Amino acid sequence: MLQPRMFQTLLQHFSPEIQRTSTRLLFGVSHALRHGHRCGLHQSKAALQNARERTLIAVKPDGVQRRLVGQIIHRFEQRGFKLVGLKMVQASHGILSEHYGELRTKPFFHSLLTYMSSGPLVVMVWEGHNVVQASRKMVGQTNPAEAPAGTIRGDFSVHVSRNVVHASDSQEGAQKEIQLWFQAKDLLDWDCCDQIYTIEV
Ligand code: DAT
Ligand code: MG
Repeated sequence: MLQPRMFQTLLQHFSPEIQRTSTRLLFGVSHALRHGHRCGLHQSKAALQNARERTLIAVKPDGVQRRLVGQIIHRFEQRGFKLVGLKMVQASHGILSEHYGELRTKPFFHSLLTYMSSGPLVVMVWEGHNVVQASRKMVGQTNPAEAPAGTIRGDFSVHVSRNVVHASDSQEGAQKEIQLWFQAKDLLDWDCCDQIYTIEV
């Protein structure tokens, strides 16, 4: 086991930035150990439940074709959410009809399905405090013309039929969509070790 003193001695050989980062890391780990929790396990039950809210985000075929996957993932990571599931799929009309079932009677339904099945989607489950509402705000209005700059649709799209990304619109909707696109075994429960610094414990 590497002792703290040896670790500090070793660090002197690295750049100041690496020294600062490593010292912060060392402090964080020892703080977690001293306070007897594994990434915030002593949080109240309600806080923990809120922190485990999940939503379905999908980069649509236009977003994948335009190589926007990385930038979209970056925004959710940057905000402080945790990725718990991710896959690339070529979606069938069957799953898309179920996903967009509420829009079945809309005149654009058929073209929506054709477009959504025209190329790969990157489907993800993100977890975190208030993630459903927060991600709707990050994504912006359905029609990119109304989506403010700073939102994903406001920054990357111009037309309602090519609005780059999907986000569940309610907690109930998110649960249904997650079950539609993912098997429970493909969603990972993992401890994100900055959790005690992103929500109140
Ligand atoms: P959102 O994706 O913001 O939840 P929605 O659920 O009302 O919006 O619609 C699903 C998708 O259908 C939307 O992202 C793009 C497409 N769509 C909605 N309204 C449309 C319209 N008037 N013309 C063409 N496509 C439309
Ligand atoms: Mg919707």
